[in-house]
Amino acid sequence: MSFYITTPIYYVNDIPHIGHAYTTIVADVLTRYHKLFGEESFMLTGTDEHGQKVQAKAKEFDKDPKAFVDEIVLRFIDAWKGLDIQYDIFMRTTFDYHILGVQKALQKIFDQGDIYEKTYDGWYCVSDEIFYTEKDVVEGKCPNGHALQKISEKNYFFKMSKYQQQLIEHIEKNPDFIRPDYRKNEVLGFLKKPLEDLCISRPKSRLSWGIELPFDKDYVTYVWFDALMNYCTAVGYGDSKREKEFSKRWPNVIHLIGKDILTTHAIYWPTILMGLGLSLPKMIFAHGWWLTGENEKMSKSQGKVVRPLDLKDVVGVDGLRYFLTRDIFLGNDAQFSQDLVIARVNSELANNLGNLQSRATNLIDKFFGGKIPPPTKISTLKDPTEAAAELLKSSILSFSPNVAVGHVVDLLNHANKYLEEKAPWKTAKTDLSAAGDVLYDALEVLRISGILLHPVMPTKMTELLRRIGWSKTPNFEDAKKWGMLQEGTAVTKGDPLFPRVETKNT
Ligand code: ME8
Ligand code: MG
Repeated sequence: MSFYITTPIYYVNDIPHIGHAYTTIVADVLTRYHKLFGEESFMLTGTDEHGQKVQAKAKEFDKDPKAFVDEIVLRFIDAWKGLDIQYDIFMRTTFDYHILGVQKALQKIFDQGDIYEKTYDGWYCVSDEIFYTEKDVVEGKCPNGHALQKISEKNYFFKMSKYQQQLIEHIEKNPDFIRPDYRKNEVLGFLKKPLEDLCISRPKSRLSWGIELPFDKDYVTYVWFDALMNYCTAVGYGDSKREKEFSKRWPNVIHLIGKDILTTHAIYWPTILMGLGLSLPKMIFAHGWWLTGENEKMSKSQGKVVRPLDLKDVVGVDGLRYFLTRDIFLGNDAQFSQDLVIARVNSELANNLGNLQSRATNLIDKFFGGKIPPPTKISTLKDPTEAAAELLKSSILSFSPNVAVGHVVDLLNHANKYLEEKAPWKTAKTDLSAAGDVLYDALEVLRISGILLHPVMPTKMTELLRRIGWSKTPNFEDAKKWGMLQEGTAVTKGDPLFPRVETKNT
């Protein structure tokens, strides 16, 4: 099996914010987990660079669109580097090979008679880059509360309606196609009404920043047709030299998106793929939103962005990655605030995990000269620790990273209590070998936890494992097996792995 996950490609009308960081971190964490389990894994992210929104922003800065996007893209690349994201491809819709692939797709659909011309009379929301009809308009705004532009122009339409029944059947037959379940029901509900055909062009006289239609030089492609195609062109669609790569990757694709772009992914995209004669994605997983204090979605257009790189300075890259993985159930909305981030990092990383490491390594330093003591009997922690590894794996496979991490947190809590009860700092004075057993157990829990949390906190867990004398590349097989640390191996105390973050509220 191979694992191929995508994030949305983000608009480059502004710099990356915590919402973008969230999807990208979750995709990275899932990819790293699948690698840990020994699967061949592949992650795609990138930027959506054409369209009216980006063109308008470039104009605001008095820049040529290409020069403008070239600058903003660097901000995304830098942000992902700073957050330890290991993507395989960073896709840009201005890449030549993407443009060729999109044109090839358009020509194919055109040639088979699925594209026709008519006058479009309706509304356009630049913020969503979506066409809306009269019935969608709420008090002069789009359903998401953005300003609308009235449009009356000749355009090209894709016969989306033709594929409606086929899409309904696919969704019903494949319960994992749209997840979570309630999103699937939302889409099926939407599909109860007849689908309208999809406008897939804009006249160049209105919008020039886009991919030219291969069959009419006076038009560019609608930005969503362009953007969605990136998932295919990135892995070789349209390039005869990359056919093998495409047929290997494409059937496994999983789209991780925010719930804001469910319609484009669960309706527009599958019908386009049907038109192209390509298989549908294995899964579309729509996650929820991080909300600010007033229960509002954080977004660039509202100007309320919390920059991921700012919080990174407070809790560290891995602290932020941990919070975003742990504090939200994938699919639901959750509150985001600096205080919540700090509270989570303090309670589970500084106190729980960090505390176990510093106690264990300090005591080994003090009573065993910094060398791992020999275990003399099978620990009662063996079974719950090995079980945690399996529980974590099944939670990851069911797209519940917060639950997965929770299993490790439970294990660490248990181990801290065990240490408290056994009090090796006392027993060491009367029964050194019993104290050694307890400390060996603590290190084993740390070794397995360090491997299991490595995909979430790669830098910190590498350091944790190093300190307890485990230098092997993290691998799931080693996390399933208790007792692999060798007696006599040196351990390092080090500074606190996760220093407690002090705030005015703590
Ligand atoms: O929609 N909470 O790009 P975009 C969680 N270019 N996730 C959030 C979020 C929040 N508050 N805000 C944004 C586009 N996101 C198109 C996509 S794909 C072919 C084209 C994340 O820059 C979430 O993943 O508006 C959401 O779907 C995405 O950013 C939207 O990014
Ligand atoms: Mg958006």
